[in-house]
Amino acid sequence: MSKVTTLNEFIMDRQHDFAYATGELSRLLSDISVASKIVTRDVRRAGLVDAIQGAEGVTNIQGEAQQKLDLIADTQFIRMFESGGEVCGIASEENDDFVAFDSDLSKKGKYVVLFDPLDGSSNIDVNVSIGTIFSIYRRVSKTGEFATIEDMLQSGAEQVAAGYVLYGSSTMLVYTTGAGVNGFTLDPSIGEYCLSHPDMKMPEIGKQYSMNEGNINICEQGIQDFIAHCQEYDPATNRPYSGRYIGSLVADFHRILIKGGIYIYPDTKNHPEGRLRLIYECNPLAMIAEQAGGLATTGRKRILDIKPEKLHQRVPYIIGSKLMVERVVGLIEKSSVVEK
Ligand code: AFP
Repeated sequence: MSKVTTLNEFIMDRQHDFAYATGELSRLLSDISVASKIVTRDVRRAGLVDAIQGAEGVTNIQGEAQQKLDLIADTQFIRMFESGGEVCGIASEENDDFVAFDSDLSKKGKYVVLFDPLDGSSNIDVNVSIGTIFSIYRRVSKTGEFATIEDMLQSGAEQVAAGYVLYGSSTMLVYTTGAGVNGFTLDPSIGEYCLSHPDMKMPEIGKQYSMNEGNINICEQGIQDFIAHCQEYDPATNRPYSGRYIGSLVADFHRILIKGGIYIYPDTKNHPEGRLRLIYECNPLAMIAEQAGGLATTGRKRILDIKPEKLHQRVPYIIGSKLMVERVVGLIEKSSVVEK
């Protein structure tokens, strides 16, 4: 039997991959894994415990009903970041403004973390997979002082690490520090994440597309043309592409990372800027996609090149297999020329 590599062993082995490695990023990744185990426990109990299931009765800054588990997960991660000492501040989907930690220890922290504690949470009550998405940056403000908004609004290309945790039929943690993508599955019997998907590569092309097709008539022509292309009969495979849409970004992305395919959430009449949030949904998955050989774009611009202007900024989002993303971008360009 081959030896199992735990996440902590792997993180320690790979520490030399990071520029300026001092062990702090390793500890931070390890803290994230611990918080995610606590959240896993809460997610697994959600159907049982009325007290932690269902809508909290408040709305977050984006006007979405916050589920109780969102808040529990948000609190778990923030506590972990605040006590760890590596992080000087955070921004999350559940907080209107960013949080600058005020202890002397935290003020010395080199990193900020931007995260969505429970993405896809509107799926909790129907038992569909949900996830945590995180993005780590080195601070640009002075060490020893409070974190600033400039720390939070860095372009995705500056990320030093990014990852997600998928609370699915098993819990998986997938992350990158810019030297490839690795996936770990939580073995509940020992409470450890074990390396299950080393050096993940996204296939260059897939046979699945993922989009809320309810929006097809209120999005731009290039996207409509691409979806029409996916629905054409393909003599090579004897069928059209398959439509797969969970409505839980982490779960949809995870499938595409493994099997290939494309996820599209364009700007629409009701979401003129797009629906997904740049800094804690789109950027981290874009870094993972690129590290695995895929692409992520608005249709006109590489996601990682966008300089965020505000915390909860939304963008149109196209992510997935290289050849498929290139094809949509081509169709968008073509239809834009025709419109002019
Ligand atoms: P929630 O976290 O509010 O459920 O939003 C989920 C999400 O950001 C992303 O995970 C989904 O892919 C997308 O929204 C679903 O949006 P639609 O319901 O408009 O398809």
